Amino acid sequence: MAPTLPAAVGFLAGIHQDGGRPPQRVFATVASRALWTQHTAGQSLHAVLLHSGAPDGAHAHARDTTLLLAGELYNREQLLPLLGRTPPGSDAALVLALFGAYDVHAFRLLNGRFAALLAAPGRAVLATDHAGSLPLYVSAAPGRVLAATEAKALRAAPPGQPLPGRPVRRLPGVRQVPAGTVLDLGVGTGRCTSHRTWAPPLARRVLPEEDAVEAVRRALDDAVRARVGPDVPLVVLSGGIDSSSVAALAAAHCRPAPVDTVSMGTDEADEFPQARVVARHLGSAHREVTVPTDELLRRLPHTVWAAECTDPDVVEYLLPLTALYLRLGGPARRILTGYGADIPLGGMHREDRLPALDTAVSHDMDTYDGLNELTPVLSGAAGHWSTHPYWDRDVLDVLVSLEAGLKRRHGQDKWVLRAALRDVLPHETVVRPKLGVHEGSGTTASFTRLLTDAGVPAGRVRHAKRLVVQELFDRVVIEGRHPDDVATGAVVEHVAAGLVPR
Ligand code: IOT
Ligand code: MG
Repeated sequence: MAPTLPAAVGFLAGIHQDGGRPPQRVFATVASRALWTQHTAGQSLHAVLLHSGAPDGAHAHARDTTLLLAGELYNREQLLPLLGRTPPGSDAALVLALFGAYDVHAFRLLNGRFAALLAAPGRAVLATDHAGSLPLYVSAAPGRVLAATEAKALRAAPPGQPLPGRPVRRLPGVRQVPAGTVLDLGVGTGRCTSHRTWAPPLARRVLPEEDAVEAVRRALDDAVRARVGPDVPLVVLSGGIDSSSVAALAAAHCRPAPVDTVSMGTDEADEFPQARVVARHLGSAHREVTVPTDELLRRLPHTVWAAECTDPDVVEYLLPLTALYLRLGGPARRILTGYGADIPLGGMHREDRLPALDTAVSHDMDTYDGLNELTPVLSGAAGHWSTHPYWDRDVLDVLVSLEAGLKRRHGQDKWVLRAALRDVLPHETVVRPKLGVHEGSGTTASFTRLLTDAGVPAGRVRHAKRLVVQELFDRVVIEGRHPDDVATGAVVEHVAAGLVPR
């Protein structure tokens, strides 16, 4: 029986030509750790794998080549026939076998949620999935390559050479490997070639309503099926169309067992009644978790620590989910979310004009990289594994490319998704307008109030939120402090005191 979680959920690895030392180990992800060292052809590989009991499934070896894989693949069945012999058991073995046949182009074949490192004599290959949904960071200099799925694990890396990729705030030698990218590094020379393996579609497809609706339903159903895992998964359910659709499709795949759903709210706001309607309709085993607002705000440092994100809007989306994950308790779960549907569908966009909608979609598809909003570390900090069907590679290809008039139609946002799921959800859920998690939980309002109570003028709240998030990042990622030891209130006071009056 396949385990509920992927074989590994993260790693830190160092490749050295001078022996090197095992790198320091600091992660937000809670998991068992397997350490191992390997010497081949004048090169050593030190690795720490974050795993959930079966780390052997996360590395594969063939002759002088070793592959580490954190995360999982969702298109194994498509890939296996390419190899035409005894099917490799683990995802890592499958990727290594494909690499043997296609070299770096193997990564163009994969639909998954993963970060990979391949070590061959004189060569280090680093790869992210199409969405960069499992962040991967690198620091390199001639003779050594360090890579990790959390930037904080590289904070003490010696200065590195310039590399392609996104710079990381106050970590000058570290780069984040871009989404859908393979970096092919010469370990001795430090030379680096970058290959893009996926890009969001730029063209828009004109389809009859029924064809679009059917394509969305099929792609999403496949994505959910590939993600439910061997046990009943847990769906984080707001009662909005995105998460309710995932819950409905997951429920169908789990039957006759009921799917598990959970909703979070605060003492100030919740969407419990709307989520209950869906839970009752699906017969899910449903739970409600109320997080007091002061606890929610205390989780700001944990959110920044896990997501390593400095965008204040994104941190507001992630904060309620982080607080929920930390409250779940119990054994490690596989969690499905509706996160990310609004990006390809323009769901956050609340007006009827189609050019503005497609401008928003195009902008968001150009700028998601590096925000880390899909990172599994958010739930990983509580020992769980999360995955997002809307950011499945094939779902995204369909959703992004639909012409804007299918996304906003008959006065409804995300029309095509609503139409695709209307037979499995209550009518009131199908027509319920969008409410963001940051709104439904009162997160934006309570973070704002925290700042205005500290003396921040209303007109400077946005700026102050950015400064708070940056300062939290510096404390927990750059300085390496544990978020339990960083008080949100103290950081807010500090930012408020430092704001120059205008
Ligand atoms: P929203 O879509 O409300 O929530 C994201 C997911 O979090 C939901 O699908 C659901 O699985 C879970 N969730 C939300 N509220 C609750 C709740 N009360 N209890 C349990 N689970 C819940 C922001 C947003 O509106 O979240 N995310 C957008 C947009 C991202 C913008 N990023 C960008 N432009 N790069 C999204 O697309 O999901
Ligand atoms: Mg959503």
